[in-house]
Amino acid sequence: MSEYQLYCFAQSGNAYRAALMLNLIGADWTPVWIDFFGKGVQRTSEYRTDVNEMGEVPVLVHGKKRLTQSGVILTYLARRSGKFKPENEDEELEALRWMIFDNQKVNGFLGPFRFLKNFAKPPGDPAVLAFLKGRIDGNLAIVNKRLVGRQYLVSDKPTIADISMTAYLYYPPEEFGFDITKDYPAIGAWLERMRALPGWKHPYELMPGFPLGKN
Ligand SMILES: N[C@@H](CCC(=O)N[C@@H](CS)C(=O)NCC(=O)O)C(=O)O
Repeated sequence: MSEYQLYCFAQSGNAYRAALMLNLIGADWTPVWIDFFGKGVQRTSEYRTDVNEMGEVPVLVHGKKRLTQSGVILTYLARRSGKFKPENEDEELEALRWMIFDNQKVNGFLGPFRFLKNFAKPPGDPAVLAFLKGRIDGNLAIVNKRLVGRQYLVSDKPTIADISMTAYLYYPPEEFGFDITKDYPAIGAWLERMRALPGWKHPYELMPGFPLGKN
């Protein structure tokens, strides 16, 4: 059995953060596929009792430890491996600041937007999509501005804040109806720097369940 197990599925940018970190640090890990769209396993009372009371993916299992919330998982893995770890208290707080902003306002809006556009039955109400798109544009512009003239979000090296921010940003533009790398060039250039890190893989390669219906 591998050292780490990660509950995840290919379409989850939230889970991608943890999967990417595991790969980038060269961890011995196995994905555990969650049938999110079919059976909705994460909504069952068994899942909430045995796996994650919050009813979410990702979940990282490491021996007797079971961790949820990608920010917590990234922090744990950075502390254990010493990789992508902010270097001092100021960097730690700065990384946390960007991870919270990301979870709430960047990928926190991109995830539901993409879900409503591609996977929801019936598809999302256009007014809801328009509201989310407005918030997404405003918040991606903030991230883009942060990255102008900088290599990474927190320092001159990539940290867990950068890994967190990648969540939904590598999924195909067709799934959003706009191209983030073209609309936000500093984000596009930063995504290319992240893509060049040894161990980088696309979410559809790294986690099981793509294309839908193949598991
Ligand atoms: N802030 C959480 C977000 C996790 C999250 O929302 N995951 C989605 C899958 S992408 C989920 O499990 N949603 C539960 C549901 O919609 O039933 C994290 O970063 O881990």
